[in-house]
Amino acid sequence: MEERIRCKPLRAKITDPTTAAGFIQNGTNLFISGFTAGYPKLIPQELVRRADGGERFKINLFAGASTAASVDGSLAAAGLIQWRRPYMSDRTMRRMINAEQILYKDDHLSALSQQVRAGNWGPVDVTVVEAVAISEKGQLVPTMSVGNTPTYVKAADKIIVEISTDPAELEGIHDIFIPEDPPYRMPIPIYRTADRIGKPFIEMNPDKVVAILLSPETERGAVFRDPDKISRDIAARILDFVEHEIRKNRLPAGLPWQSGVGDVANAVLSGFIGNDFFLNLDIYSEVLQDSVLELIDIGKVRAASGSSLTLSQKARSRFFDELYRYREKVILRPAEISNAPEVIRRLGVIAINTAIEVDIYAQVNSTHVMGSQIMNGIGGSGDFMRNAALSFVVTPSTAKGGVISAIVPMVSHVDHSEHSVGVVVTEHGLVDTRPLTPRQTAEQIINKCAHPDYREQLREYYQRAVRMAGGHEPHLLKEAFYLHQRYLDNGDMRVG
Ligand code: 0RQ
Repeated sequence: MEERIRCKPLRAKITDPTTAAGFIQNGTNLFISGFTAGYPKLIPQELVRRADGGERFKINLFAGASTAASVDGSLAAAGLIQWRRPYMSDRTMRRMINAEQILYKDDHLSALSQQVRAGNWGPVDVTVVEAVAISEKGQLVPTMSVGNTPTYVKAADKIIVEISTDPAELEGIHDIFIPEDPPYRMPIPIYRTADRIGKPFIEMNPDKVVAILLSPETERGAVFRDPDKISRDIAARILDFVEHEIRKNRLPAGLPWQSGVGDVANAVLSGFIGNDFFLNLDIYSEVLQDSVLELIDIGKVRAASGSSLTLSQKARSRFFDELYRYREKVILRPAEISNAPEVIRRLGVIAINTAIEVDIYAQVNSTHVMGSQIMNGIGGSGDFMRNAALSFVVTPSTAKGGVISAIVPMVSHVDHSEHSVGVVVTEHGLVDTRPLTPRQTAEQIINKCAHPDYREQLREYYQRAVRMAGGHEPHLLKEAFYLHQRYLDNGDMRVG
């Protein structure tokens, strides 16, 4: 404990979860660490215990991004959440958001910390942070994510720290830098993925600490499926395309990669493993997953930068056992730096993000099923897609066992416009939209990316739209959603 809490006066703040959670009451704005990993464990459990005991209260919950079923799911199910921001991906919470039982709005993750510092999200009543250590001067060493924690700690009225049993050797992996806010913002001085520009800890005013908990809880670890054939096909097309562009001198070699969450993302990174063309990879992303460790193991990674390391149980053990080795390559940054549009554009990131549906003109819906039901949120996808040197949007060509086409005449909700999209990829094909007019894009997306079962219907729609509406991007407004409508007529649109 002495090594973990090196600031002696703070040792007097060690207490139990019931006392600590007493600072959280009805209406509290609760800001927590956590960005798929590194979320607090004891305080959420204690809040649920209070709700189970009959206490009626609601909190407004702000995290870095998604957390886990033990936080978002349990707090939602206990009826404790009034507001939740930003990105979440929990099934129970999603159902309650879609039923308007929880208020929710997602935001570009790069933009949040600045808004919190500006006071746009209301007072930061209580911040709960998971940390591996507190330094002599009261600075915090976070666990497996950074997210918005530096700003939540800076802006907090009261701070509760959960000291985790994760190895203290995580100290040194983080690079914490809070930029000045406009009009005093200077360039963020990252010129290469590996550049470190900040401190290895989060500055904290020890006077604001009201409680410290010693947490025995460990993280469960993420569950990843092995990439299926569709994901592997999409990944292979992307690697083949980028290699081709580099060989033709249309793209410089060595640009860093960002790969969104999920199967395709993992498949792309796994695709590098047996590939002889791509060596010395830089990864400038948001969430780093198991595949990054595998690439480090085979000596393919120059640097991997993200806001969190979300690992399966097996990969976590390996990572902790050989932290000294992985720490050389991995940098964990605040989300406003990992996702900074300025840095993504300067480095020339190659971005790969997943869509729910893409339309024939390459507009992208990545958040709302059938235009109405939220799935997760936009997360960092907009930060990367809009600012990448080359932006891939990927999706299997159909969803729900083939009964709905993911290539549609018009998306039912727009997250990313055609102007943020470079290349559209499904398991059937790839279209580089950059040199194409909207009409050429439509023809190619229908012919190459759509599932063969839907090509004829899409073609008919497009050709009728050309004849009847004409114009630069022909659409028939009454018919644009006929594929969606047919699915709704036959199915159940609820998600979760
Ligand atoms: O629903 O689980 O109920 O079956 O959507 O779809 O195929 O499991 O794919 O897990 O990769 O998620 C876009 C949601 C894809 C995700 C999205 C249904 C489908 C299933 C999930 P079920 P899959 P994934 C930041 C990266 C936005 C944020 C982001 C996401 C469920 O990738 O949230 O990019 N992205 N962050 O059945 C009806 C369709 C559908 C559909 C899928 N057309 N119609 N349902 N589904 N397509 C950057 C980083 O660096 C991390």
